[in-house]
Amino acid sequence: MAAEIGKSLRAPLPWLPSKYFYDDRGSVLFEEITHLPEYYQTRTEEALLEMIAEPVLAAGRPSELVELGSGAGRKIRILMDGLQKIGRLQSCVLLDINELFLSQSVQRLQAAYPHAHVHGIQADFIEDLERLGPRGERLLLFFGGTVGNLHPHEVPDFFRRASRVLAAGDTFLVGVDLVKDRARLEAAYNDAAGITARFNLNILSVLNEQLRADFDLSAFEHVAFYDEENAWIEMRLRARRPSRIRIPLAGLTLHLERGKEIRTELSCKYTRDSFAARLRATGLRLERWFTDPEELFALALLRRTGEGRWQ
Ligand code: SAH
Ligand code: AVI
Repeated sequence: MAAEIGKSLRAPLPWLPSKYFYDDRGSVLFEEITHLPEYYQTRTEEALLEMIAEPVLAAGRPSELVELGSGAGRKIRILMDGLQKIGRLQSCVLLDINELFLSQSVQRLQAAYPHAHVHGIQADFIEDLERLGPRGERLLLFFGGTVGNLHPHEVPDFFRRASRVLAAGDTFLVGVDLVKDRARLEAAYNDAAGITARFNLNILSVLNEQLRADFDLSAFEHVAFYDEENAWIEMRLRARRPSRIRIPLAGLTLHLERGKEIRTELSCKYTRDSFAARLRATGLRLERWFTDPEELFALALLRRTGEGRWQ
């Protein structure tokens, strides 16, 4: 972490990897975000998932569900219920970077589905996917639009790695937030209650705690805007006044002028075409594209192509 942060904060536009949002406090704040009136993503994806669970399960005929970035682990229940109904639910794996949310979600799911084998892997879904090991009859899940938090250039490589934990014919369901009007998008990241601002600022507390940094949170303000050219929401933290921040464990002292910004998150918005373009030469193909009636959010059903392990 120290080396990673040392490098990212030395860049011309200093930035922080968004996985560091999710300490226990940040994970609770994200849960609060999912209930905000402006944050349409979670309720839209859940309603869509209820509608398409049956065809998705029929397409892959899985006996194992694996969710990446599982958080509170609620959405997966819709598919567990569907699998249980047809007598095919054998195992369920949650993979997340936050240990507390992971262990609580595993416990809750194990209690609710006592006949399934439920287990958690605390890992990074970019670095550590191979820890899932091989298995057929697997349905991989990546909800929430979290794929949008990867830079578009990182996405093909992520899909290539994901395809390697699937057998030929296995399926992968990915939640994708869609390009839409600026006002709607910007409202979702600038909520009236200020929860997203707290979520954004919390990343500085994570650095204070884990790298013994001395960020004064009151010296920064939350910024979120839609960059139409790149089709992404960008979250930043802007210095309200000139600041000197010491980050001893990263061997760094940061001097920020008033108005200087640190990028903390990209949240990319896709169309069907721009998403499909990210799948080229990954070993995955887009089989179905489901959207809600307002076309706010999509669930993309991907299938692992070819025979044997994809190279
Ligand atoms: N899937 C849930 C949660 C989305 S929030 C939903 O749809 O509501 C993003 C989740 O991904 C959080 O639980 C966070 O802890 C996890 N996460 C973020 N970056 C990660 C990474 N690099 N590796 C593993 N988990 C990560
Ligand atoms: C987890 N991820 C998809 C959220 C998003 O919308 O990009 C994280 C988030 N950031 C601000 N609000 C929510």
